[in-house]
Amino acid sequence: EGVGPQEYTLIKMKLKAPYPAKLACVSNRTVYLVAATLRPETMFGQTNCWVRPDMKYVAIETKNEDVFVCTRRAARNMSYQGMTRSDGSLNVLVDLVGQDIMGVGLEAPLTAYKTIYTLPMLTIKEDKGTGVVTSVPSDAPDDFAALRDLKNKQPLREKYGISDEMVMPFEPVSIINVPSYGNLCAVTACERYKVNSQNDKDKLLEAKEDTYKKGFYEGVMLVKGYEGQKVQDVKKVIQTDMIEKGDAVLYKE
Ligand code: A2H
Repeated sequence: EGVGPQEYTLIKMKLKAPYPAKLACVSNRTVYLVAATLRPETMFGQTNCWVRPDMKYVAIETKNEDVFVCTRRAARNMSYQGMTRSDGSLNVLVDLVGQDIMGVGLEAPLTAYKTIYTLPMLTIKEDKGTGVVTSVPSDAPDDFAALRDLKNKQPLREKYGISDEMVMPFEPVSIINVPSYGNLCAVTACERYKVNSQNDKDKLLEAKEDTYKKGFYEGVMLVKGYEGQKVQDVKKVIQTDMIEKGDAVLYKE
């Protein structure tokens, strides 16, 4: 990776009641799954949240007594960055694995979908971000490929206890236009690079690099309130807006 630390926007995705069994002990608290993203301006297109079924997560107490779910590694970074209790200590409330929080309902900022669900993504890395990834299939090839896998493969849904209602109604949303790619950049990229599934590592890498650059340098917003504005010009504005509303926080690693 590059020099210096990477800055991410952590999107706070609020857990809806009823909480899953493993989180019953914090049922009186506000719980957020926190997802690290480089593209805060795409949050209008969130359709679900990704967690890795076999990966370890923790629920920790934040400064203001809310609960964040992320990897232990991310929790430690957060504590160094002053996001946990004032003495910098880490208060782990529960240890979890991804499957414990699979198929739970979330309320996420900016998306038009009232409730979105946690779904399995098998390629999430342990050593990046929070281990929780928000899904924007319109603009992220990884997200489109993984969501399409779940839609096409009933056994995959069944294996992780995902019902059809958590997957089928959720379609990529047109939020950014990229000339030569259209209004669903990631969908076009997956076609052009012939990505067949989330396991097409090399093709996905190419699709991702291409759309990431094009989205940033050539992307124009389609979303109401930002129509016609360049992604470059609104990225920071949208990020700051979410932070001020308490829907996001900055995080470095
Ligand atoms: B991005 P970088 Cl719309 N494992 O957010 C795998 N992927 C992870 C991750 C992990 N542990 N943590 C974060 N990510 C994803 C939005 C998005 C992203 C769009 C387009 C491109 C894109 C919606 N998903 O990323 O290695 C997150 O997905 C393309 C690079 O630090 C995060 O931003 O560059 C991005 O990868 C961070 O990856």
